[in-house]
Order: sequence, then C-alpha cells, then structure tokens
Amino acid sequence: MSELITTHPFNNDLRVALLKLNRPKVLNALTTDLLQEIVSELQRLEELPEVRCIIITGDDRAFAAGADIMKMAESTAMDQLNDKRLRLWKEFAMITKPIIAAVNGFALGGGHELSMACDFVIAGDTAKFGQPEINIGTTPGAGGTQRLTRAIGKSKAMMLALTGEMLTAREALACNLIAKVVPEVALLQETFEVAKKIADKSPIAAKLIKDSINKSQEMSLRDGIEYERRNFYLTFASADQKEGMNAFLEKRSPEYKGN
Ligand code: DAK
Repeated sequence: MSELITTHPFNNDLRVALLKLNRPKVLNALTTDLLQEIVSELQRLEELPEVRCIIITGDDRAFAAGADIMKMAESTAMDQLNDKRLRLWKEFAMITKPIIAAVNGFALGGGHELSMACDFVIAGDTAKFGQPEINIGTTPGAGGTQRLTRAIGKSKAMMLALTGEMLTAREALACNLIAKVVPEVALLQETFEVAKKIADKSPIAAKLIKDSINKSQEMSLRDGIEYERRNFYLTFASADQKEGMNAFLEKRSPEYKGN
C-alpha cells in the first residue's frame, strides 16, 4: 500500500483532490520519501486544470507526528544539510493552488509544520498541535519557530516550543493558529464543504489571493499593498473577472473557467 493516497472521494468531484498520508503504524511520521511523494503529487495536481483545491489529511490518530525520529536519530549535520527535504519544503511552498490541512489527532513537529505550510487548517475537535522537538533535544527545522510565531505571536510560540506542550484544537482556534474546529467524525465532510466553496470560485482569483496573502507574511505593509494592487489589476486580464461581474449584473451564478 502506498504511503500517500490520492482520491476525489466527494461525489467524484474532480475539482477537489484529497491526499491522505498513510503510515498509520508510526502516526504518519514524515520521511524524506513521503515528503517527496507529497510534493510530486502536488506538482502533478498543480498541472491538472480540473483540480481547484487540495486537501491534505492523515487519519483519526494523527495528521502527522513529525519527522520520522527513527530515520533521524543517527544522522549527522551533513546528512541533514544534504537531505533533499530542504528543497522539498521549498517546492511545497511554490504550489499555487489552495491547500487545506484537515487535521485529526496529532499534528506535531514536522507534521505541525506541514499543516502550517498549507494555506489554512481545519481541525477535528480532538486534534492536538505542537512543536515537541525540544523533548528530543533539537529545535523545529521546517518553519516551526517562524510560521508559528507569525501566526500566534512571540509569547505563545515561545511557551509552546520551549515546553513542548500541545495545544488543543479549541486553544489553537482561539489563538488563530487554525481556521475552524469541527466534530472529529465530520472533519472530511466539513472540509469538503469549504473546499467546494473555493472550487466554485475563479481559480485565477484564488491563486492571486493566495499569492498576495502569503506575501503579507514577508513584506512591509506598504510593499504588500502595492503587490496586492498589481494582483488586483491582473484579474482584469482574465475571462473569469468578466464572467464574475457580468454574472452579478445579470443576476445569475458565475461559471468560472480558470482563464
Ligand atoms: N517518528 C517515528 N515514529 C513515531 C513518531 C515519529 N515522529 N511518532 C510516533 N511514532 C511511533 C512510535 O514510536 C510508536 O511506534 P511503536 O512503538 O508502536 O513501534 C507509534 O508511532 C505509536 O506512537 P506511541 O506509542 O508513542 O503513541 P502515543 O499515543 O503513546 O503517543 C505521541 C503519541 C505523538 C505523543 C508520541 O508518539 C510522540 O511523542 N511522538 C513523537 C513526536 C515528536 O517528537 N515529533 C517531532 C519529531 S522531530 C526539517 C524538517 C522537519 C523537521 C526538522 C527539520 N528540515 C527541513 C531541516 C522535523 C522534525 C521533527 O518533526
């Protein structure tokens, strides 16, 4: 059985793809091979015009409990430096389609970093989030000190990463780490409803919104607003913008083609 399974399980709606991590015996611990599979699959989906939104999920016990400690334990600094996962994390960030993390169970260490590298997180009410690397004598290495701090602020990020404690789904929602909490059993259905809303919109606008919001994490406010404005102008080169505004004026539902 593959360690990553792709399906379109929701009424076979090809616009929404579901990627399921499948290493249940080790709580979906991430190896470089699994990360490679995730990135290769995202790159394949990126090229398919019919796919408009991607969901990444795990199983009921874990989204992912971090990098595979078994594979890391005896590695050297040079093994780490030369490992292709550094490039893979960068390639993950280059995907332009919306990616939702649907989290049940543990999202820890690299698993939590994977969820934060997605565009937003929807969690089941029993999910747990944390950066427990300090418990095993190391530090976060894939954005855990950077994305987490931008998301929840310095004080809380410090406390989490320095103690290795976990946040419950409700606590994660309260500090804006995640976007929504739903009953554990309804996670995939609820996430699909959100994904379908996105899939109904213009893929061009979605791509540009994702780009502008991501830039807000890296740019000054003034530069970010300039950047956003250029993306706004760019939508006026799309048929989707004409379709959206004409549909509004004609009081009908728009049909976006992604061009
Ligand atoms: N790696 C390997 N195996 C793991 C694992 C992991 N991260 N997490 C769990 N497992 C395995 C356990 O060893 C156990 O295997 P068996 O004993 O059954 O063979 C099985 O999954 C079930 O786990 P437990 O028996 O421990 O289950 P519990 O419910 O009692 O506890 C737990 C669940 C999640 C609290 C516990 O398993 C745990 O603390 N796991 C470790 C969590 C952790 O420390 N995660 C951080 C790892 S470090 C980088 C990119 C990424 C990273 C770094 C750099 N670069 C790009 C530079 C990331 C680093 C990390 O994530």
